[in-house]
Amino acid sequence: MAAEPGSAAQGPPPAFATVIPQPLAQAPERGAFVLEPDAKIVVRSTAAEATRVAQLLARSIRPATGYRLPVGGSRGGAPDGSITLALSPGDRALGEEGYRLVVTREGVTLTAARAAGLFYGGQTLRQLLPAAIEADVRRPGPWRIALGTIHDRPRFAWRGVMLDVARHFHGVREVERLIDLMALYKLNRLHLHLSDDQGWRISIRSWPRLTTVGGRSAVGGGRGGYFTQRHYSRIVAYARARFVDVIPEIDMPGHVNSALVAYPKLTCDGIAPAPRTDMEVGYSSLCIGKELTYRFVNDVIRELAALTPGPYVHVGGDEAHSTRPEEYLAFMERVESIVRSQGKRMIGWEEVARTKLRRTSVAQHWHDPVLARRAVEQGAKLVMSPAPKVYLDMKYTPDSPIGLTWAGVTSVRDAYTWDPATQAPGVRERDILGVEAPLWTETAATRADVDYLMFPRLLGQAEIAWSPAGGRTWQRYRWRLANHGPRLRALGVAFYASPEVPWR
Ligand code: TNX
Repeated sequence: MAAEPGSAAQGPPPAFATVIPQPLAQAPERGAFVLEPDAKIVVRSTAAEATRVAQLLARSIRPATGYRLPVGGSRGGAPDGSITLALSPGDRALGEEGYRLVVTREGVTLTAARAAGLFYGGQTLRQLLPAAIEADVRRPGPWRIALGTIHDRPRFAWRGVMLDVARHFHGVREVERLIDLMALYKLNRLHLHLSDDQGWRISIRSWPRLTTVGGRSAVGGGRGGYFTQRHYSRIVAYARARFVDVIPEIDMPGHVNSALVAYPKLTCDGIAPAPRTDMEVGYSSLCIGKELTYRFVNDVIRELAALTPGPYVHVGGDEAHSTRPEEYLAFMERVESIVRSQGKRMIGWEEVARTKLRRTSVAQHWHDPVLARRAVEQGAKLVMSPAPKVYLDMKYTPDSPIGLTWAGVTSVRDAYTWDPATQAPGVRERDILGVEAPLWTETAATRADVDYLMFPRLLGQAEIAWSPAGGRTWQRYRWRLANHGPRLRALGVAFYASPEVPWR
């Protein structure tokens, strides 16, 4: 009988060199460890978090192997053939997120100072197993892992993705899937752009019409949608378990047409604007002189802060072309103190650097190096999102079926060949929290659209955020990326198979 397609036994295990993002240091050896059906996952720590990480690891490799992979303590030592996770809180060299991975014929040992490091070591381990490990049904082995040692820790603490759920709504299941994909590539900040002219996507209990009315529209006249606070909390918890912080953004004082449609009393003349489903920007504004505006902002930020365990709330601040400049300054300064009064730190698009910023606030660079510099001169930190390099909504080539081109066309190579520390004169590495890749969704209505624009460019951003700049070249990266084609396919990711990459 002919073998079923795809049922052939796995070839040699992936080389250490194919891991994305590239680890800090690696010493591969000849030979392989074989994961056997009776393998155990042993946790050498009493911390509940370490056991939780071990369970997530087991869950990620059970479906394809069909092995039981029981998770347990280390009484009596780890039997041969085990995967051991050890927490070693005193091990300073590993940092908050680093890990050491040692693979011998007898077993695999992951050591980290914190649970996050164990989690990232687990992601590396997944990538060292054949791509079929990502299948959600049982596949034939053998499940080999190349021998050697990896020592790894990130360059930047902020390794982000932004998803615009306002222009087109993308629901809980899609966001959770994105979190899974982010985690595999060691990304740890998910910025959700929750409101814009075309739709408001997070329920605010004190202003219910924001979603019941403002949530009903989308670019191109789609039907919109929104997260209830329960749904949103589910996303936050799912992310947190995978060491991802969710940063909520409500854009203001511009990009607010959907809010004004829902509550015309927020406009200066009290007249409701028409709902908007086109792609224009810069035409709407909150009414800066009205006291009600600040009650609204305070209510929204209070409810968002209560849903947010992380330190940051994003307040937008971009493209406020219909707000007078001096009013913009007064407004943003007041918003910053509202965010602070809710116990959070403000992050805003780079335009917020025009105002007097606190040192605890963060500006997100997207366009103007002068504003980036102005933020750091005030002692604030930066998240780097230079549009021509990291905007995932730019087309790959002029012929890409979806995407925009205002910042240029961004090939997979363009998206990879840049460095955060050389984007703006006067901005040094220590001013930078990290990198974030935004996906604006004017042209991304479906999950397949999101996949196409995000992948494979997101893997390059993950590497820029995690790996030292020194060891990176496009020539080597394109070869390493090619090895991720089968893995992304096994994960069901409809990526753009760019001809720049020698896909396997
Ligand atoms: C600019 S960059 C925007 C968004 C658009 C995006 C499209 C920035 C802070 N604002 O409103 O969706 O371009 O690429």
